[in-house]
Amino acid sequence: VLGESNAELVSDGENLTDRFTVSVPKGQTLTLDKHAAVYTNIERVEEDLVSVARNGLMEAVGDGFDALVAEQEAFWARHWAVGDCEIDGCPSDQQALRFSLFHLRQSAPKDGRHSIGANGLTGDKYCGHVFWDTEMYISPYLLYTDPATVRPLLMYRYHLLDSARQRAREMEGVGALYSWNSISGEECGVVYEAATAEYHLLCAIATAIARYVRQTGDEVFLRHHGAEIVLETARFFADRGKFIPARGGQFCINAVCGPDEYGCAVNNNCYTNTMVQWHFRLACRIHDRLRDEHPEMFEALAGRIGLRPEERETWQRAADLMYLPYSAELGIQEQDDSFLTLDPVDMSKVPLNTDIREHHHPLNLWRMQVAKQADVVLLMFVQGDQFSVEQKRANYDFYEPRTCHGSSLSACIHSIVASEIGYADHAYHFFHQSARMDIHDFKNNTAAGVHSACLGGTWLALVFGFGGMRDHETGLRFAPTLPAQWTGYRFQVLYQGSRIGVAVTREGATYRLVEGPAVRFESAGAEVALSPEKPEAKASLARPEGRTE
Ligand code: IFM
Repeated sequence: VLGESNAELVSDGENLTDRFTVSVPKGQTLTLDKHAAVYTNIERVEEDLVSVARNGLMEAVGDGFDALVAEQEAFWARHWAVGDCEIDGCPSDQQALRFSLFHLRQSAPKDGRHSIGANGLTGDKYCGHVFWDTEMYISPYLLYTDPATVRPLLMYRYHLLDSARQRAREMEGVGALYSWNSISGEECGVVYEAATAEYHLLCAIATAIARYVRQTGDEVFLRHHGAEIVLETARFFADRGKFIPARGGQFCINAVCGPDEYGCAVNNNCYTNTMVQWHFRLACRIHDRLRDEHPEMFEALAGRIGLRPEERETWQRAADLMYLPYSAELGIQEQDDSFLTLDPVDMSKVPLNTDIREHHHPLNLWRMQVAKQADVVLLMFVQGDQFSVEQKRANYDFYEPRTCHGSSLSACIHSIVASEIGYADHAYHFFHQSARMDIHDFKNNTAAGVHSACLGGTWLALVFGFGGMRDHETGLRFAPTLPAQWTGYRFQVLYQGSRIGVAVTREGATYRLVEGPAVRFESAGAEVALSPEKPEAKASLARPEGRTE
């Protein structure tokens, strides 16, 4: 109906607007079908972009609106068949959860040249930049529902490996240092020194690689791409940290920024050091396997990156001698070398759920004993097999009251750890906050984009929190609990090729093998075995020992 003659393209310098003038006879309906094609010079040669986009557009116009809708419907039907989660007894939690899962899936690119920005596809608060959010908070949902969607995210990091090497050199380091917030590799952090110092991003990437390979068995990815990322980033850490005589020769990493971004350049952030210890051990394992099982590939890689045999020995020694700050007096992990010496703060005067960097000069903030987001508490989750429930509880009891949850990444992790240590009221409170973050515009900034990490964290809080799932190297476990506010919930996870349906009610948990080979795991301490012949099993709910309020 609308030819070019009656369309006008108007620009105000920032926005392009198509203005159509058309007369519609009274009582008739005008339908406007808008087709758009998006290509970037990341995956196409710049000179070809206009013609490629025009061709893509004409193809879409040729297919027609109905065919495009049908394609979308089929895509989403496939996705919901594996990725849906259901909550009984609270429609608004169900709505918020599905809202999260929709955004997570629609943000996942498929070409290995892009990743998921901190605001997904919805806004420009973080200018499209990619953070650790992708590997730590978002990719688990994709991995445990539709693992093929994770490989492109890892390939994105592989394609940036040269920029990461260059960034390490710019920082007078060796190996590879990925930029904390970036699209195409260069560091774009506004608080540039803190952003650069969030070295733990490298461990998040290694975690995502290890998890992906364990889940999918995609050893080809590991050999051709993953190994190089893990070894190059281990080299960065081996050079950045030092065996410090004043600490009895232990391996220390000074001037870092941990997950708690209020501590901008602290020494020995416990989360970072523990993750780097794990990272070194992973690098040694990958190094040895490649050397022993694929010697030609190993030689080629070592030759290409100039890896010397003594580097592997340094990783091993640094892991064994890693300095992990601990307060015997308080029986807790020390967040870093200085956190416990900072000025205690009256938290009733600190606005919760707000980034208080906006209220305090950095020199005042750095003196305050207040954390922005889960830091030691995150460690209790990510490296949870290294800590007892008592240690987790002691750390939670100390750090949660000193955390202002200024980041949207905080609530979900507190919900997960609270579930594990039996703090059911906290677990639901933080789940609720995480789930409603955007749908209720809890932080008053959703107009600038959804909080993608928080959306992923909401799924984590359901599955790893209430469901109590853990997938450490020792095997799969569940410890299901049911919040008082619900009557039941259901989700599916794909575990090494077996798709397991989990349904929890007040009466207990039911596990079902939806597809794939027989699988064994633990549920609240009892062994569960599912097979195609005996696909269903029942188990009791976990009764974590916590406080009653
Ligand atoms: O990556 C996060 C960070 O942990 C807290 N501030 C916001 C970033 C982007 O979501």
